[in-house]
Amino acid sequence: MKTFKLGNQHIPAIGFGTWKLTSIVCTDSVKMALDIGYRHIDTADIYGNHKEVGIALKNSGLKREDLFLTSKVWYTNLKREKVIDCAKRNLDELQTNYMNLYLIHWPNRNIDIRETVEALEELKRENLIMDWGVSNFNEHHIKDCVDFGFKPINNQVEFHPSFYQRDLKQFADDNNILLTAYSPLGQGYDLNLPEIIELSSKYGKSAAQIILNWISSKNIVVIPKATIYEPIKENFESLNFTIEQEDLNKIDDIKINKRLLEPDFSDFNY
Ligand code: 1BO
Repeated sequence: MKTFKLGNQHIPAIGFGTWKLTSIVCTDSVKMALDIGYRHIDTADIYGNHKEVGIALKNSGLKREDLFLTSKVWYTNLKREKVIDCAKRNLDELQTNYMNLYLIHWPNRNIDIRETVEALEELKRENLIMDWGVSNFNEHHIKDCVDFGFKPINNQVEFHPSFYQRDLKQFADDNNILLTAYSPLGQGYDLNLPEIIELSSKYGKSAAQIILNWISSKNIVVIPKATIYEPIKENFESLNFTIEQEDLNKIDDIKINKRLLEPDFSDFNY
């Protein structure tokens, strides 16, 4: 399985995303993914599905050390006590005693990030999390961290052909930060881009496989989500072939730059 180095760990290059998955659909989809071979599951406190993910992990019969588990603390819970309480509750819900990666889900300028990071470091010292990172951080948010003397090892952001965050990727590379792409298929929209359809037919691969392969070729983790066996399996097999550089460039050159997720509280462009 393709992995990327992440601090002292190795993170599987493809994970199973669970945003918007709830109830039995969540448990069944995660269990299907684990049966197919996924070993990296991505969730978050705000998704409200930790218990369902935990049941699937337990029912899979897999050893904890064979799994990579990421979760996230929501932006309103970034004060020290809340981070600690949230992480401990998340562990109970997931029926596990550690998370491989715990992310600050969204920056919050009203809470001093140093306080949040101290709490995360405390969780790390207690072996409740193996490492921490961030999500939805732009360059300016990360520069603030660096000014305070610390740097996240992972930044999970929206990234897909019609939202190719080229500058953020360059900044991440320059600072040795691994990116993870959420909504890698552009919530389905990018599957219909003409460049993707053309390459899908050229390589005999699905549109989703072309996109996931393109993202992975940039050394970015992908966390697609699906609820049906075939697409879950197809996504998992998306990294098993090579797209020629000139074809990868065609996707790079797509001229759309459209962010899909921009809630009221985000300050991407302050
Ligand atoms: C609101 C959640 C976005 C993706 O993690």
